[in-house]
Amino acid sequence: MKPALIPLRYEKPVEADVAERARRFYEVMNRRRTVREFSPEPVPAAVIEDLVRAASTAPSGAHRQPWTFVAVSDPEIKRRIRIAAEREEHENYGGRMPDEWLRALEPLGTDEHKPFLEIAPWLVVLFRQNYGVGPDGGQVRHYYVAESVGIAAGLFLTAVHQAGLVALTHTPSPMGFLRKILERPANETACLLIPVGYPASGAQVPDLRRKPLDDVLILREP
Ligand code: IYR
Repeated sequence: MKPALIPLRYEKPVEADVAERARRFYEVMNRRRTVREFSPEPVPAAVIEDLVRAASTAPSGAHRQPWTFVAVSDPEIKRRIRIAAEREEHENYGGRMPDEWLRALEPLGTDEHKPFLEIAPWLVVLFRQNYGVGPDGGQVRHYYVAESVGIAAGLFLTAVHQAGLVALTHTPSPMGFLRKILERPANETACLLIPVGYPASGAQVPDLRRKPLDDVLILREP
């Protein structure tokens, strides 16, 4: 069966503008940093809604959009998440992570304490839907779930940055407790916990450098 097609909504920029736009956007994105020191200043729910609208424009396998974002500002729930996450991280830093892993984290300065889980005004938890549930309760197959959810996460982080807010891509490990605390169904697995808000005044970040282009791009031109 042929799908119903509609015209692409697309405005072609003049060619001279394309390079300029690409450069400008790179410069914007190159100022994005992962932040671990948040201000408690509130962010309206309507802002989070638009950030998730933007994230949910991500392409996905068979357009199944296999993600659920759960956004938490309730201090009671944030507290429960912090307690559960710190319990796991206590094990991680106290012997569960091998030395090689601990050494890899040294430049980030992370430890088992996660105060940002209560300080940031929003905790956005991204769940992957391993399969969907149809209107009749039957299972719906999802495709390329990890890739689709990864792209949606990237768009979410881009939207946060573009809005003038900051985020942390936090991966408490293991994070099974999030499905329980947030009462999500059996087809969903938490994959990222993203505190979102304003940076604390005077917030600092590690002095990390990004790989030079030569290390990440191979051009094969004629
Ligand atoms: N989950 C731990 C450890 C950790 C792991 C990676 I990979 C990081 O990039 C950062 C931290 C924690 O959150 O501290």
